[in-house]
Amino acid sequence: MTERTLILIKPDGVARGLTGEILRRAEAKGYRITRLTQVEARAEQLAAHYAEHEGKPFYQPLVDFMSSGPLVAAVLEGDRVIEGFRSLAGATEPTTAAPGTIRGDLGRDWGEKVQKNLVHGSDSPESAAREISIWFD
Ligand code: RTP
Ligand code: MG
Repeated sequence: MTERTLILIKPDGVARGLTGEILRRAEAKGYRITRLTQVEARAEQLAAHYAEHEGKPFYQPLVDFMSSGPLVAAVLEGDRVIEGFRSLAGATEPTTAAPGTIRGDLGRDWGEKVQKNLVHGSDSPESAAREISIWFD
């Protein structure tokens, strides 16, 4: 079934010049980019985006990291794109994410509190709809 998902290229990905490489992988798998923008996240956007993690020990470092530089937001479309992009992204922890994935091939630990893991992808149709409305009008 055709779906939409919200992806973010986090500030580490943008700062390292990996925007093109990450979008290339999504397009090469066959997904269509239907919205694309670079933004400096506003505090309210991050609070809404990460509401499920509020109160967790990594919440504040995560919000600080996501505010540390520009990020790229995109909407991808395709059959089962929500699962498909999370599969391309790989596991949360970049040091051990499987080779072949964005996080596994391009990410690692940098001795910091937060997992700088390059990308975000929505995890359900409900999250996708909610997150698209946070980052796009
Ligand atoms: P995402 O939401 O960004 O696609 O990543 P995810 O589902 O794989 O990870 P999630 O559990 O939703 O966590 C959101 C983001 O918080 C950071 N994190 N750091 N213990 C830690 O240092 C830790 N745990 C999570 C990561 O940036 C993760 O992507
Ligand atoms: Mg998540």
